[in-house]
Amino acid sequence: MDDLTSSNDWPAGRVLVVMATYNERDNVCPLMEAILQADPRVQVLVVDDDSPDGTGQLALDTAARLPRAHVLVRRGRKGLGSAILEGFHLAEARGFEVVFNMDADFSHDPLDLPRLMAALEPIGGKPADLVIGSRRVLGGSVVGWPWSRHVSSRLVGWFTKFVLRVPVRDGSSGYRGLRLSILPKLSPRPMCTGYAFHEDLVWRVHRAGGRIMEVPICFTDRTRGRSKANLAAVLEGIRDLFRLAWWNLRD
Ligand SMILES: Nc1nc2c(ncn2[C@@H]2O[C@H](COP(=O)(O)OP(=O)(O)O)[C@@H](O)[C@H]2O)c(=O)[nH]1
Ligand SMILES: [Mg+2]
Repeated sequence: MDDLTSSNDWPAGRVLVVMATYNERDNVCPLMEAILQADPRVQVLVVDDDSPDGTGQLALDTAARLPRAHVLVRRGRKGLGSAILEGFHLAEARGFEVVFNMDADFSHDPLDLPRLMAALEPIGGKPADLVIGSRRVLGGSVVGWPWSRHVSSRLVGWFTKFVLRVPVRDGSSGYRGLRLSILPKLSPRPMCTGYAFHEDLVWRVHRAGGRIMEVPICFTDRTRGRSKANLAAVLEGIRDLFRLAWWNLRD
């Protein structure tokens, strides 16, 4: 079966928010609306991996009544990173200049979008290529995580900083904005298709000489639906991080 898409008729735009979804039935529609309300400049693209709970169809129904909302339902679960990257490439093909990425579970507040966007386009200053909504800079925070998530997130943060040698404090945050002009400059090695996509992207942007900025955000753990970061996803992420470390030594 082919992928399913919403109407091919997109308004012209500069900024696209890409959201990967897998079983986000209770979050996806209110979040699409909240994003469009948060900033009149943005459009939103949901990339769903044929969620068994019907998220894709709900998103398609919402997109049918909101001209700035778009949906791609892919066949089969191809992974978080793969969904985000496909969204970035679609944005490129449609002439967008900037993409944002956020989780589809309200842990990233759509109201932070204008502040993150300002960092990508500072008036009078140098624009960033990548802006990270950061939980680990002054003013950033995490609400609602069990201690185990704090520990694993810190470990990945240290790995990114000291092993991958990317000078950022929150390389695994999934809330970020990217200037698309940097994409062709990134390493051509295949990107991580799962959760390590986030560390992979900051590593590549840094290696390509891109400018990275961190802007504080408050991350609030989801209240609806369950985390998809199960043991298999975590193990895949660890394997991918070590592969990045190997490339980091060799490239
Ligand atoms: N398209 C797609 N989205 C995914 C996949 N796995 C997770 N997601 C989405 O990725 C985002 C982050 O996942 P989440 O479960 O919130 O992970 P956590 O925040 O680390 O607990 C959410 O919007 C998920 O719906 C996948 O295989 N494909
Ligand atoms: Mg989440």
